[in-house]
Amino acid sequence: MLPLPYFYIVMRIDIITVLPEMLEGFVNTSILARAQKKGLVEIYVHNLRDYTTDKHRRVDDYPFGGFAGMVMQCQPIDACISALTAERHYDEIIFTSPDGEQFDQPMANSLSLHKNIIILCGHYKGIDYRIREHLITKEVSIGDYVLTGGELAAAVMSDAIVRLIPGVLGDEQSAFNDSFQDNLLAAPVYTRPAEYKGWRVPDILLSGHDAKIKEWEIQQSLERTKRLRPDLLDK
Ligand code: 6GU
Repeated sequence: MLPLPYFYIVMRIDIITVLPEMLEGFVNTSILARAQKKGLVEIYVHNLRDYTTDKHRRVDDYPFGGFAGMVMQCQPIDACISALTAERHYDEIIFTSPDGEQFDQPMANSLSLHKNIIILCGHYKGIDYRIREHLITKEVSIGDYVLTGGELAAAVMSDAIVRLIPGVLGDEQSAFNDSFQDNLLAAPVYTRPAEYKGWRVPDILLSGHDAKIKEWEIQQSLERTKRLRPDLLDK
């Protein structure tokens, strides 16, 4: 592990959800747990129900206009966001929604440069639109399919963002070599043994010839991108 510089910025991610148990396991496991233990990021999961003034802890109500489904109310969301923004400045207050801007690697890169972000997980049919108009600064979707709630989207975004923070991955280089950082898919990788059930590792990788191996890796990257994701080559 590289030594941390004397002065570095700790990123803070606050996630607001009606299903905190869905996110707590995730943010306290694996790469996100390690990043927090190293002091590089702080992730807080807030239960929206803790902020309602309703005596039955309800956070949703029927929509005006007689539409189907339930809508998350302004009051608990405003109370939670206001409690957070009273303590510190937030660079973005993100709402997860299928109609948001599509999350991708460039968005993960720019979000990873922020100091503080809030991710509000959408649920049910939606949230009172006034929250989106007055409090939300960015709406993000993780793809063209509909999820039951924004929790998985918040988990996906947090993972993609946190692994980009310097010091989080063991090898400083590895985030830069990812598929998509250069709009190329990664080359195949292999480990020992060199032959398993007659399946052989490409000879070039056993040759010890670094320049030729590098050339093979680039050629494999290009070939796989052309074949599997030709759209990436147009970017
Ligand atoms: Cl961010 N939320 C929901 N509910 N569904 C989605 C999504 C988000 N992104 C893709 N589908």
